[in-house]
Amino acid sequence: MNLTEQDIHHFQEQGYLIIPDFFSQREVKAMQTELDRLFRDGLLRNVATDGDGQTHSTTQFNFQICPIYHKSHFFRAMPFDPKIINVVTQLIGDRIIEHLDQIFLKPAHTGSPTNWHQDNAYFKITDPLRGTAMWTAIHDATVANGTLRVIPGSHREQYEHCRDPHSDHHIRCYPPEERAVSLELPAGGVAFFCYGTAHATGHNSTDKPRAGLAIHFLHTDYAEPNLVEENRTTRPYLTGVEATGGLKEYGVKIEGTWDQEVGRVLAEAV
Ligand SMILES: O=C(O)CCC(=O)C(=O)O
Repeated sequence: MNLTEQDIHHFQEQGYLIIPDFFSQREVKAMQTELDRLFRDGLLRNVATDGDGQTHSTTQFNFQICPIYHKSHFFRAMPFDPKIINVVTQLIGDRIIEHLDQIFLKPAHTGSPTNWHQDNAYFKITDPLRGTAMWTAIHDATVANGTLRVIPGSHREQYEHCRDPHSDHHIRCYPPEERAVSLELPAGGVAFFCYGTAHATGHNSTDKPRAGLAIHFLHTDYAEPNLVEENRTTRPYLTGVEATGGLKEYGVKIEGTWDQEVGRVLAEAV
């Protein structure tokens, strides 16, 4: 997929870019199936708290799994998908690593927000345009079910962050919300937003669950050793001279297995 000059300009100027029809229906079905398995296996945990940043809520639920790669061969294969690498390298440059992977699942009626933050408040890279999240709508993402919101142009601003009292580990900021735009996406649609873009998701007040998968990609020139977050042992090189298709990091070749993983997950579900 070749991005247009306008697409790249939009990412650089506004800090984000949406591609509504990025994944096929087959891929979406496999993502939903694998997420159901991870949830059934108890691998997502509720990070929502009662306003003290500690006491887990029994009425509000923001289920998170992070990282995913060591719990799912399917999601481990996804960042090696050539169509993802192709777009990411057009956005942030041609030598990239996978930096982070996580899913947030908001159950029907009780799904709670992930509050405003800039990823660069965690990662602190010197040029916030050289890292990007790819946020994938695993289900249709609408204003009613709390889809992703971003503040266009906020990657040029730095907001003060403090501990989010409604999460057991997140930080949050209070950006100018009047500038926010809601990114509604069909399942399989994606939003790329750079490390500086302030973003948030909202309550799910509908009668169906909604999940978003966020994979973060970073240009290797900006990958300091201390950017490996706790409980993550590896950040696979996806392109560049160090890239081995996952062999060095995982002991097996992952590159080229995405389509096969989609087929496997769908076949095991029937
Ligand atoms: O999906 C969500 O609720 C939030 C995603 C997010 O904030 C992130 O990936 O940084």
